[in-house]
Amino acid sequence: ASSNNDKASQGKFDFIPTEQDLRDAIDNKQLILYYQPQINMKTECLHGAEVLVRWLHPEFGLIFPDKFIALAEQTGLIEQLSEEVIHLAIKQSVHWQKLNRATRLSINISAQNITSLKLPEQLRMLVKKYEIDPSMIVLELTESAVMGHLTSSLDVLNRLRMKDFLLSIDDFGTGYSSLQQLYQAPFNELKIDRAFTSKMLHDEEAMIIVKICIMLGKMLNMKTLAEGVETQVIMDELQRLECDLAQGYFISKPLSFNQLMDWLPQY
Ligand code: G
Ligand code: G
Ligand code: MN
Repeated sequence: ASSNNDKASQGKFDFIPTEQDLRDAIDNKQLILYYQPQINMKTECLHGAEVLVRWLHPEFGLIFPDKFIALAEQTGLIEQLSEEVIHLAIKQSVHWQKLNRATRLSINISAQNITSLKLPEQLRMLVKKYEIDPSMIVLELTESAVMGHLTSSLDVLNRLRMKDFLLSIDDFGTGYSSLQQLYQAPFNELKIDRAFTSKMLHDEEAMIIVKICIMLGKMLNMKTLAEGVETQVIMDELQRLECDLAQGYFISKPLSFNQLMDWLPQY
């Protein structure tokens, strides 16, 4: 990910974490969750929120995922990291349910998380333990994470669907999935990459890709979610094109838990 408003608040030090730093951060509960709201285009009501992990470092402050997700993936720590993120998200979800503010949460999942049956098993145990509805959890997988090894991931994806978790395909349009692969994979939602959404009003190619994504979503019975919606005019155009859901700075930037609580009443 590139620009982000609150990145300015990052320390002036260029902190480059090591594997051990990240391991300690997970063990010492330094990972926290931010939430970016997603709204329904028709009703303009809150639909859910994407969970975005941050590392609250005691010395360096708030550290963004572009500084540590790749490290986690290279070192295998992604398994523990995802486990922690999922656990935090589910606990949060219980809390909201109690406040009568049940909100669907979308969680980012890496390619390695779906190479074994650990993830479906962990999720099954957590929803049982905390008594939450699995259809309140959406797992976001990038196109390249899934389609590279579709035969091996299909088993995991199908199990997740059978347990009623929802699946979303992230950054759609940037990878190389074939129509046949897309047809076989049991996704509920297709997220149109912000590279297309942001340019669609000035760039014919981007506009055509957005239209194709919306049409594909309809034909394959998936909801379409446009990411990176930054302006009212883009929002209006996506509404006209009958895109189902939207996420982006125009609606809200990613928020801390307290910020989200303050933001919620307007929706
Ligand atoms: O807003 P932000 O800078 O947080 O997000 C940057 C990218 O980091 C997102 O596009 C997302 O793909 C990735 N990311 C954020 N949180 C997680 C997470 O919990 N797990 C994984 N695997 N990726 C994440
Ligand atoms: O798809 P991914 O998981 O990469 O998306 C999350 C990332 O997109 C995060 O880094 C988030 O801060 C960023 N983001 C969210 N909304 C917008 C937006 O409207 N514009 C831009 N440029 N980035 C956004
Ligand atoms: Mn995502």
